[in-house]
Amino acid sequence: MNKKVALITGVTGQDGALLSKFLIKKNYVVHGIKRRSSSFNTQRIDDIYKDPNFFKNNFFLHYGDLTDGLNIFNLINKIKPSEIYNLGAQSHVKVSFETPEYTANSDGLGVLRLLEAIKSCNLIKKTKFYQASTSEMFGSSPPIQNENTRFKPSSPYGSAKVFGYWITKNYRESYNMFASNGILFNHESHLRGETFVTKKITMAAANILKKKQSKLILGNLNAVRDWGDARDYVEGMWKILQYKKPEDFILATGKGYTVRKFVEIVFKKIGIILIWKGRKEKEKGIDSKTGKIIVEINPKYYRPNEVERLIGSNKKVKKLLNWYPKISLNEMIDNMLEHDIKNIK
Ligand code: NAP
Ligand code: F7E
Repeated sequence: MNKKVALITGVTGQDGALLSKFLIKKNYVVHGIKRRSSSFNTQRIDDIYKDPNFFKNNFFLHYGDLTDGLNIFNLINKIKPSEIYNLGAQSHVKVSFETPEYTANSDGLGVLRLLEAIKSCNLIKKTKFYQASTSEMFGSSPPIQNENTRFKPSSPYGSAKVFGYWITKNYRESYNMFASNGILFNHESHLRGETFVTKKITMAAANILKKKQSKLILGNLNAVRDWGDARDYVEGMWKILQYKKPEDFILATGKGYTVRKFVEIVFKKIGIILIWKGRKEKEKGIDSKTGKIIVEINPKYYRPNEVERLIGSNKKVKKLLNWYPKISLNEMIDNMLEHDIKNIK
């Protein structure tokens, strides 16, 4: 039987690594696009080659970049994948304010380059396309956000992703392409990048527990996010492409927590009960037992424009794809903390 062939952009990222493993278990051949970098950037996927249960000549890496149209065309023409998962992106919201043009190029135009390559290579009937859209597209639209909520992006990242969303829909409607958007709310795991807030908090807690760090410095504690576990979300991506027709789906847990609450939960797990004193930049999170300052604020972590509250409705995806989050916030944090504690050198 012919195996399905998937092409993943952003294979070296959190979702790319988890999706690769998920698809290999489902008997796919997986091709991933990685960027050239001056030092190794494949740590998240190196174990695929080492584990014989995963790697049976079914995982291939290619150099590439979403800003390079010719490279994208040549890879798609050569691989002729049955499914493309476009996960590659400059994915950090704060960084997008500092690199807006690059973010628009990779996260916005990059999507167009992939769709146009599918069309030019005559693969419209063969290749299904998944676009990694995001809750950041909703920006200042208040929760609960669903598939019909108006996009009001508040960053160059969110704006570039809105272009990616619409161009995916345009190609679906204009050329009858199987092209779907997954509008994913925040999802985390032990593989999360170290500058995202959840990973920054679990790593700091692990370091403080092992006396390698004394304080955690954060930005806005009042933002509300709907955090799910990335292992659930990569299964959702796959389910979106297995649906009988191309459509757009939100993946979310439906529950929102402030950054402050997330900090409290994590520190409680290492035996520190935090009490908060002061206001705004002067606010401190203090260990209720020892009186030591554990959390401080530095405005350098504020964004020029903040997305205050994101909480998603998963009604549509539950009903049509029977997808729902199986891993709780508690289990997700336990998994991240356990990993970070184990990895302290
Ligand atoms: P991530 O860990 O930051 O991974 C991003 C991946 O994209 C990395 O492999 C990165 O390569 C690659 N990349 C960056 N710029 C590229 C370019 N110009 N050309 C090709 N590849 C490029 O992100 P993630 O959390 O796995 O997220 C996956 C996708 O879902 C992203 O598109 C993100 O915007 C979107 N998303 C994420 C979330 C979330 O909560 N995680 C929610 C909604 C949507 P390097 O390893 O070389 O940097
Ligand atoms: O910030 C606040 C910050 O950077 C979450 C990306 O995967 O999810 C992610 O974007 C919140 C924000 O994620 C710090 O202001 C406070 O309100 O972890 P984050 P994000 O911006 O929500 C969406 C869905 C994506 O699509 C993106 O690709 O936490 N916050 N203090 C902080 N954030 C960071 N990074 N660092 C702090 O010190």
